[in-house]
This record gives sequence, C-alpha cells and structure tokens, in this order.
Amino acid sequence: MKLDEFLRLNAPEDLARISLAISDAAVTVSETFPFKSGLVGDVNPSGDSQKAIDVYSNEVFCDALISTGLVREVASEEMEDAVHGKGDLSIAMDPLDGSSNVETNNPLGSIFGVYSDPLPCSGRHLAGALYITYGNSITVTLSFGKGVHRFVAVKEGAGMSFQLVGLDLKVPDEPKVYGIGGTRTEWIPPVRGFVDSLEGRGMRVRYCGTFVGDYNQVLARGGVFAYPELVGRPRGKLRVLYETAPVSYINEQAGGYATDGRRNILDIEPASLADTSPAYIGSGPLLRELERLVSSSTVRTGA
Ligand code: AFP
Repeated sequence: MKLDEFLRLNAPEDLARISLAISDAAVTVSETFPFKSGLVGDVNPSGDSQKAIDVYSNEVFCDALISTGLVREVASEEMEDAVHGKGDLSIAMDPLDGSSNVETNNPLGSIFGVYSDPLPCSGRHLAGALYITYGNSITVTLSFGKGVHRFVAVKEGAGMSFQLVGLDLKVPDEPKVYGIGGTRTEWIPPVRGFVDSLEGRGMRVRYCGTFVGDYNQVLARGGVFAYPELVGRPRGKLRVLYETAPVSYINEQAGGYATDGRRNILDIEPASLADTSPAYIGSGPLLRELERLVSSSTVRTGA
C-alpha cells in the first residue's frame, strides 16, 4: 500500500497532509546530498548556489510545512526562533540529524514532532511524530497514536512514491544491541556500570552517530540507544522538542520505554525550544532497569 492511501484510511486529514509534505521534501533534500556534501562539485542540479546542507534542508522542510497552511509554527534545531504560519499545529524538527556523517556517506536522518499546542510544550501534546532515515534507501517511520508504521521510497515514473514495508512495528523486549553517545569517561558511573554489563548479556554495540539511524537498530533488534547524562553535562546533548520527545513517542507506540533517567521523556516540560535532556530509549524491561539504576544512584562523578 502507498503512503497516501494508507494515510487517507488511517490518519486525520491534517496529519496526513503534513506527512506527505514531509515525505516529498525528504526526497528533494536527499537528491542534493551528493552536490552539497562536496562529493561532486558545489552546484546542485537546479544550479542553486552552495549552501550548507543543514541550512538547505531546513529551508526545504520549512517551506513545505508552511505551505500546507496547517502549521501555526515551525521550530527547528537550525533556527533560533520559530517561523510562523496560519494553521493550528506546531512542528518541531531536526531537519538533518547526524550532519557530521555527510562527509563520510554514513546514515543521515530528519526528525519531526507534530504538536497540538504552541511550543515549547511536553511530548504529551504530540499528535504524531515521524522520522526519515537516509540509508541505502529512504524510509519514513511514523505514528499518529495508533502504532508505528514504515514506508520506503521507490521509483515511480519520474518521481518516487512511498510503499508500506512495516505495519505496527514493535521494539522487541529481548535486547540485542546498544549504542551510547558521548565518551565512556564522561558517562556518569551508573551508566558506565550498566553499559559494562551489556556484552555479558549477549548484546552488541551498534553506533553510527545519527540518532535515528541508531534508534532504528534498537527498534528492529531490541536494546537501548542513549545519549546519557555526562559528568559536567547533566542535561546531555539531545534536544527534547526536536529529537528525544518525537522518537520517545514513536518508541512508546512501538511498546518500548524512554526515560531521562528519572521520568518518562514525554513528561518533560521544556522551558525553551532548545532545552536538552539525557535520553535513554528502547526496550521496555531494559529501560526500566536502567531508570531504576540511574535514579537511585547519588554518584555523579567517576572520581
Ligand atoms: P551532528 O548532527 O552534529 O552530527 O550530531 C548528531 C547528534 O546530534 C545525534 O544524531 C547523535 O546521536 C549524536 O549527536 C552523536 O553525538 P556524539 O558524536 O557526541 O556521540
């Protein structure tokens, strides 16, 4: 089944239109990767002058979203202030997740939270969330509160269409993989101790440096992705509105659990657009165990 047909049958009309706008824009963005990554010259197929790839993708998604007429505001990791439109929904996005992977041709992503309330607000106000992965194919993974579904871009005539490849995806309870951002010496002691135990349980490390690329492995195989609390950086690195709340929403819809070490990430009330928090996301039983360890530990330095 194609994405537009699936959305027509399964999503409210406004969320369906927003999802289609995002998917089409993702194809546009991906077509310029070779030109904007320095692999071939510095001019893209339409002859535009060179712009940083993250600035360019921000513009493409922003324009696509505002032009739906359904969006009150678009906030982005690439902009200090939100851009305003005339609709009722708020979008928080990371238009190019993992941009330091551009040069090495490793996976990239884009993340979108669709909020019903003005920003900033907690993930409890998410009406839906989507993320794109640009890997060997382009995939859209989305949820509007009724499970998690995945589509892959395939050539159709002169363009691309998105075909359903995963219905009601579930993150396995049995954990197989882990990926932890930051450096081991910076991880707070309870995280270090927990990670040290994982290979003894038969888990393997998987880390590509793009949040949604790494989360995708957890969704498929079970396990944990974390960008943890660090010694001297108690609020971690990843942004709540743009990154961790939308992926936590999808993870919860897939039967998993996401925590900042003390509470469900969806309960965090960010005070600003750019607020960050530690994030631990993945299989339910493993993540509850990790939350118990982190929340009960008073040790915050390795000294
Ligand atoms: P970039 O967009 O600068 O490449 O950062 C990617 C990211 O925000 C997230 O996608 C990764 O999970 C995380 O940073 C990786 O950070 P470390 O390089 O510190 O592990």
